[in-house]
Amino acid sequence: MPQVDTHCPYCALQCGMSLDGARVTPRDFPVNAGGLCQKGWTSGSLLTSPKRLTTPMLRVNGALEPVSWDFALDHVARKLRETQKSHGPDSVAIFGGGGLTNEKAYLLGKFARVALGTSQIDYNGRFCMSSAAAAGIKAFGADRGMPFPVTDLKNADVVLLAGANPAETMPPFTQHLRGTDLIVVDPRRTPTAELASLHLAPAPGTDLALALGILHAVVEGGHLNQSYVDDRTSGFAEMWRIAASWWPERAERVTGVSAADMRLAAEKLAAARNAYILTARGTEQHATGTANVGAWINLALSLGLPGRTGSGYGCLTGQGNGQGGREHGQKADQLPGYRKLDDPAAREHVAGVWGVDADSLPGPGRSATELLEALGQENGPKALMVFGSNVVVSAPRSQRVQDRLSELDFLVVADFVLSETAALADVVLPVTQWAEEDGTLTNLEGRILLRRKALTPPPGVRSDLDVLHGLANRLGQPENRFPTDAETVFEELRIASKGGIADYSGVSYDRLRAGEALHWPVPENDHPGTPRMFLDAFAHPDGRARFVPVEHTGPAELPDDEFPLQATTGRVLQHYQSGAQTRLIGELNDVVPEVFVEVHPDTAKRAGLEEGDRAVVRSRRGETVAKVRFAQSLKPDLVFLPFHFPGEQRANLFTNPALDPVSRMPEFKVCAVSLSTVDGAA
Ligand SMILES: Nc1nc2c(c(=O)[nH]1)N[C@H]1C(S)=C(S)[C@@H](COP(=O)(O)OP(=O)(O)OC[C@H]3O[C@@H](n4cnc5c(=O)[nH]c(N)nc54)[C@H](O)[C@@H]3O)O[C@H]1N2
Ligand SMILES: Nc1nc2c(c(=O)[nH]1)N[C@H]1C(S)=C(S)[C@@H](COP(=O)(O)OP(=O)(O)OC[C@H]3O[C@@H](n4cnc5c(=O)[nH]c(N)nc54)[C@H](O)[C@@H]3O)O[C@H]1N2
Ligand code: SF4
Ligand SMILES: [Mo]
Repeated sequence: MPQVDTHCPYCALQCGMSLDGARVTPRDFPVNAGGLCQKGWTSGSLLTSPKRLTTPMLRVNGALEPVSWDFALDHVARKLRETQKSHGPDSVAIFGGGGLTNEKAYLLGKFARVALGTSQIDYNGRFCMSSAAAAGIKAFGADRGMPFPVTDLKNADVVLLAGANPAETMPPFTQHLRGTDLIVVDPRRTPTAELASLHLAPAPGTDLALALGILHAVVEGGHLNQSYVDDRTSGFAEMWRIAASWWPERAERVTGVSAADMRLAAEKLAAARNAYILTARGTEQHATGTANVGAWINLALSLGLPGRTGSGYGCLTGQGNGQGGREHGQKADQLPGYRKLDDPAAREHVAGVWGVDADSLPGPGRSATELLEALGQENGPKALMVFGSNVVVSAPRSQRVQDRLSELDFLVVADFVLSETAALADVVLPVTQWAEEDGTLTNLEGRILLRRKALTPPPGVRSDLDVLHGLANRLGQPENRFPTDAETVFEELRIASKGGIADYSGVSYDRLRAGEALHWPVPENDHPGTPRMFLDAFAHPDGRARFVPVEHTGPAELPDDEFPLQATTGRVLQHYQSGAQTRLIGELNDVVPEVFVEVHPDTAKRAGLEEGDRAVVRSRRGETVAKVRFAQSLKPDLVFLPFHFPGEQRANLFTNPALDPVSRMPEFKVCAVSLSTVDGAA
């Protein structure tokens, strides 16, 4: 095949690259402007890796044995049918992922509701995006991570990043921040914080108080954008009733950030002609994540930033299709086009597109963490199919998740590597990788991108769409209801999304092939797309954005005598997510081959630990063994671990599964721990 222009398989930046066979070269595309990170550069190597899966496997006497595709699909369909016959439609569950293309996410939701008739489907975006999504919907009436193009950031005077470390998580993104005055809010002095003129380091889980303190300083300094508040928002007074008592000195006592720095941040933001406030997982992955994001949005609204060209609020989505993955119906409560499953009009519309009776569509099911918790339990699902997530490593309370998987009657995993979750499956289905199939993704700025097929897959693998088609047919669905061709699926998705919030109906593969920059909504075939949303009105019926009254409550678990430190978790540059892919790539894995715990040298020494020692990081829920890495810049009462590693190196053995009441997002970013040597002395 000739060289093909496509996009990186990993994060939401979706850097442009070209592929010549499996050889990657960077491409000049607006989000990356010719840059790639190490993961992007090395992404071709898994395509030709001997470690990839190329044959379906079935567990026989405890071991996975190769079988034919027909045998595997017949077996899966039979088991699913038997399970549902004995235990009802909801006894089969599906777990999807934000890395799946729009077409896969769409067909997976349709497969669950139509071919299986189960309500039990959700996906890993609950661990990632749901707090920001919930807060965005509350404030603006619609959720598009960044409602403006990434390249707009270049013209900002000031950008405040809360809980984002793009220097490691989206390196080419940082070029858009060059020349802007950067404020970084992160408990750690990250490579991103190094780029900032002002680094605010709150105690983890105290963002809400910090945002209230800065907002208070804005108002106190006379910088409230009163005309914007009057003309474009509602709810200020109710919000201010709480924020009025969060003067910076009070917020300082909770956050550890000085009142002077809060006032400085307020002054910088207020003085800027153009400014942005951006959030990511650091502020979102909390049991108060929705409220935390709400507080940052309140600050943005008080300054009059959202819905104005050159300014705004945005959330940096995470996975390759973090945005599209939450729009097309793989969520427990959702139908395509970002429609609600319990909305009668939405059900009618989508059922019409699917050619089924609206009454036959199940209602909303369990959210991700609750779904995993219910597996194998009374009234819980007895069979599970996983597409695009490695829950044994990445889900909260991961050992319990592993136990739950073993309590299932039947586990199917579709993957191209033997992830830790796939290794536990009864049937493993080897699927094609990104470069071996067509598909669309929606990047962090809501732009729909075409990822093209650049090489022929090895014999023995099939696409996820093929798998769903094969199973649907075996489950008695009409031949054409589950197409295998991505463009055909997209044509159906367009119609299903028509009239919804995320309206893709004017997007076509031809427009994407021609290189058009289409940001949703794109409601007509000749519509130019919507790079900047909310310029005239927000998406609430009255066109106004909402201030949300939010109060600081703090982390779900605080340190005490037994667990005197706080732990936070996140990412390093070389690894992606659960590491299922990047741990197989030598150039990446050799740099960070195992889990480490970043700790202040004084804290380590007090625990009897030296650089390079193995340490036990223990919480009320479990413990992780990690290699000590000294970090002089870290707060003495804070430790940091990446979550990219399996087995006893899993950070999610100790993290706190406390959930946000609105988004059901777990509190990955803060819990109380102790640190000790492996032999227990400390
Ligand atoms: N290299 C790499 N890049 C990735 C990924 C990957 O796995 N590896 N994954 C992709 C995905 S899915 C996602 S979601 C994004 C995530 O991208 P980011 O959100 O940038 O990454 P994280 O490391 O999860 O968290 C960011 C920062 O939050 C800080 N933090 C912890 N607690 C708090 C707090 O209470 N308040 C504040 N303000 N900050 C806090 C941490 O110290 C950390 O530096 O990255 C994407 N890109
Ligand atoms: N402690 C802690 N835990 C966290 C986080 C944290 O910051 N701290 N972050 C959370 C976040 S933001 C996220 S997004 C999750 C991510 O965690 P996971 O959901 O586990 O994500 P991945 O590791 O990317 O797993 C994706 C799996 O699907 C496979 N895969 C990739 N593409 C496809 C495809 O197209 N089809 C199929 N069938 N398979 C595919 C990959 O090979 C891999 O095995 O982790 C969450 N867990
Ligand atoms: S920043 Fe993200 S999209 Fe770009 S090369 Fe790295 S992993 Fe790929
Ligand atoms: Mo994520």
